Amino acid sequence: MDLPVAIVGGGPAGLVLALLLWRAGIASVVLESRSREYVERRVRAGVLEQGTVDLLADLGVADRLHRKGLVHRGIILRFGGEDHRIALSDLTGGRVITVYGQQEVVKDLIAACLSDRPGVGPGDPILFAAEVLAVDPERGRIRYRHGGVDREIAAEIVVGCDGGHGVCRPTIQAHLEVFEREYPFAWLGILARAAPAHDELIYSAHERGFALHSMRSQAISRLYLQVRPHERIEEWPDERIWAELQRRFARPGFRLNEGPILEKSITPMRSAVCEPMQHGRLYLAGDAAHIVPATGAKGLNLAVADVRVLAAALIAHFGSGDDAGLAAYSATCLQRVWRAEQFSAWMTAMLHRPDDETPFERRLRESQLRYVVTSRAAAMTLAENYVGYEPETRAPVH
Ligand code: RFL
Ligand code: PHB
Repeated sequence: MDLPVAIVGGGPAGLVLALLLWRAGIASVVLESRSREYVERRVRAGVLEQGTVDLLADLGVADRLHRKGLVHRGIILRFGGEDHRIALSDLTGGRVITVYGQQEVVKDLIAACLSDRPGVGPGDPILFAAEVLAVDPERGRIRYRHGGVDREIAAEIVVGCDGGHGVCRPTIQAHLEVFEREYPFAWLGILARAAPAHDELIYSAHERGFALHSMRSQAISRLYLQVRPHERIEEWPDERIWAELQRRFARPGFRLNEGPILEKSITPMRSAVCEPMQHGRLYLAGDAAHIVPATGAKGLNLAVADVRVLAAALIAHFGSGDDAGLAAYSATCLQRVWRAEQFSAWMTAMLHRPDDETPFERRLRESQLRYVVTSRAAAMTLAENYVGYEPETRAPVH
């Protein structure tokens, strides 16, 4: 074997895992198909749970996050022309979320990986522009293309952190059961040079469809619109996006600040979970193993939670030959994954308006929204899931 661990994919899952292993003296390499510039610019998630922030702080990569991240203690649900605040912190004994762009997390992780080279691995800790073409899950061999040349490495353990469109999951698909759901919605997301119109996130359930107001800084807004899954971004010139956003957030005394759109894209909403999250020497983590619709803001947090469990299991494996953690990896992660799937599906159903919604279904949805903002128990359910629920630490309450 060339290495103890090879990691396919340099997103949050792959980079956090590499750092956790290196800090424990375990050598690995990250093979990332894109360039460093590309992954550092890719705009995605923004909401970090406390557990994610704590892990990044433990890894020593949270200085900029603590300076630039925006700590939020509540979110707003807007419907029927009114705002209703879900007081996340008050409802969860003081827990908070931090709004900080995923690409900023990725930048911080790459800088840490490249600067404090732990010196336990041969060659570069991260290979950018190295596309993995095939993985042999039984022998741990990986074929990849780098600099126009096909190469091979072998590792005792291969970790597939290559996201929802990577090669690792399809390679072992025949050995897994995959649970999937497509939602009849997509999100059109924009990043705009415009001050956020409110200092908290606003989840707006409007009769024209869902819209979300988020931010990246005091000067940059991140906004989303529910659209149909097959709509093309070319159908959405900037003026149309702003007009639709203004309609869906309309409320007396409220207006979104508009500004140049820096990035826009459409992402279909879907759920997928594979069981187990492993076959042979190949372990899957993050989006490679599961996808959640973005309404619950859970994807990045799940990716980090997976690799935390996997790193502990690998440290026991390489340290003392104890394989109990590796054997339990999938079952441990899946508890949290399914909690996040249920929460994200519930938030999606409550906030989005399907084209074919019947009057009966509409009344149910309105009743659900009203219940969440008037019942402390229901608001608490939303809050404890939103800030991050850890089923693996919970026992039955009876
Ligand atoms: P990533 O980030 O997709 O990284 C996978 C990496 O693998 C590379 N790759 C390959 N490398 C080598 N060889 C191959 N053959 C390869 N194939 C792929 C890719 O280039 C990439 O760099 O997966 P990871 O690390 O599992 O991280 C998951 C998160 O990115 C994802 O779950 C979140 O972005 C989801 N998400 C959100 N999550 C949250 O926790 N909070 C949020 O607020 C939130 N909002 C969102 C989101 C995702 C969104 N989109 C665009 C899907 C909002 C949106 C709109
Ligand atoms: C974001 O800021 O990108 C964001 C916030 C909340 C979500 C999804 C995305 O539910």
